[in-house]
Amino acid sequence: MVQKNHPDIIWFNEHSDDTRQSSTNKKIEYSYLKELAAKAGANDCGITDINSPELVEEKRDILSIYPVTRSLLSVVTNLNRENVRCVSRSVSDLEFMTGMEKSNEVLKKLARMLKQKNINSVHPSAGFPMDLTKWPGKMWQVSHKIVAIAAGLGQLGHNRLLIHPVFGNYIILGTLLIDQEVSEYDKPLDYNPCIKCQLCVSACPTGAIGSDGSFAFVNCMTHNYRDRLGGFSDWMENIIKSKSVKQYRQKVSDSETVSMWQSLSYGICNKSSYCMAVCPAGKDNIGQFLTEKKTYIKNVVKPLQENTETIYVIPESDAQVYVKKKYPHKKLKVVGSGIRPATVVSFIDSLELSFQKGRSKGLEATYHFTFTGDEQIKASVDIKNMKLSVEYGHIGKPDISIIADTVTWLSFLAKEKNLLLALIQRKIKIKGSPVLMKRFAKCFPL
Ligand code: B12
Repeated sequence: MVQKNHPDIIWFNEHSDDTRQSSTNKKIEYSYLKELAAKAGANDCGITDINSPELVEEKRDILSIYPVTRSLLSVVTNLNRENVRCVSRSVSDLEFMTGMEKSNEVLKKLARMLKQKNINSVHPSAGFPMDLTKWPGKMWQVSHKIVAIAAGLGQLGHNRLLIHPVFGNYIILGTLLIDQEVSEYDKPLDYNPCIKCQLCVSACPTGAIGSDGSFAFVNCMTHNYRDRLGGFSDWMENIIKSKSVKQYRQKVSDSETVSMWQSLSYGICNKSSYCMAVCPAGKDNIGQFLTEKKTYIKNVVKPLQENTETIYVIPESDAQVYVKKKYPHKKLKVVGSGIRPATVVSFIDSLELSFQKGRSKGLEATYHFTFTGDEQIKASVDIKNMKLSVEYGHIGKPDISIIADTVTWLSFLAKEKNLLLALIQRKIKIKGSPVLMKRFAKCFPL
């Protein structure tokens, strides 16, 4: 029972038209918000509306963490391009760590400044922490790149990074979700600063960025994130699987052990970022590339390509084939991705992320899945011309049908259950050629 004579309730009733109360019906002045962002330390910013057409697919997730969001402020924090380009990972990592910290600080400061004007806001992280209960699904609350596009700050380049018209891709993005409307909104940039030079394709050590615009997510993540998320899970399992110190050392080198320590104690350590490092787009950067291409390749691209680092790949992946062929001087290490779908939905959603198009060469088949038990879901997977299409429901005529009990299927994916035993126990049933099943497994190694 609320106490009517509580001192704060008495105070509220006496000051109910006071400025402290919510003023959600007022609009924030556009130029005021932009000036405030600059004062807080933003290098650039853009403003968009929760109902912007570019945010249609993001809106639900945004409102799930802040239901009163009406407008979004997208904030750019510059990175020192030369640090990002440095062949030393520690120099490049320092730039990302401090850039992320600065982005979070700017947004925190802005939220505090707005609060003084009775405007409420939420600032999700630039990167980490993420909502790891959703692992290995979508763990981030707001896609900063999508918001930045809507707010007119740039467009996605071939390397999948947001390219700002002036700073290029050397930026960290942050978003402030605001509970009030703004008097005016920015519009998406009417051209793409990406010049399609494809240097990102040739510098990516795992071949994750395809010249056709494809992106092999799991190949990028397995290498780049070796010291976090799935890479950490794989490291833990290596410890558990080792029967002696000698066996552990055979799986994990001393340098890898201390690298994990560094990542855990000091923050994010990336193994690559080369797709960002070589990008010449944006008015601040383009001159260097256009005036002296040869020098640019020699000073910016070659040192990264020639670096004799270790590249982490999952077994039998396109990345394994790519590194052997394109970078024979780099050390190749076959590891686990640490990604294990926890639900059938995350298994289906993960297919596009783990697809190895090179491994699918020559395969033309439609797979129908029927999951029974805990999750009753139907899905169709079509592989043709090295392209994948995944849809819920049964679509088209299947070349093979797989009917599987949910728990058994997930245990099979986690390599805890043997497929043959599951077939004998009829927990998994296959109608069609087992060869197609084998080919399927090859296209999605984890
Ligand atoms: C997930 C993520 C990743 C993933 C996936 C990358 C990706 N292309 O989406 C991985 C681990 C591979 C990654 C790597 C890197 N990232 Co990152 N990442 C994010 C994150 C959290 C969300 C990205 C996003 O919105 N994707 C959705 C759409 C826009 O991306 P997309 O490319 O069109 O499509 C892919 C995704 O949809 C993805 N996807 C779809 N469903 C799911 C489900 C899961 C579980 C996952 C993980 C991915 C995923 O697969 C698609 C195809 O690959 C953001 C931070 C944030 N909260 O926004 C930072 C962010 C995009 N990353 C950033 C950076 C800097 C990097 C790296 C350079 C890291 C580094 N320092 O080495 C590399 C670059 C790799 C690349 N070329 O994309 C910056 C980009 C800045 C900019 N200029 O654009 C961001 C915005 C962080 C920030 N605050 O600034 N990243």
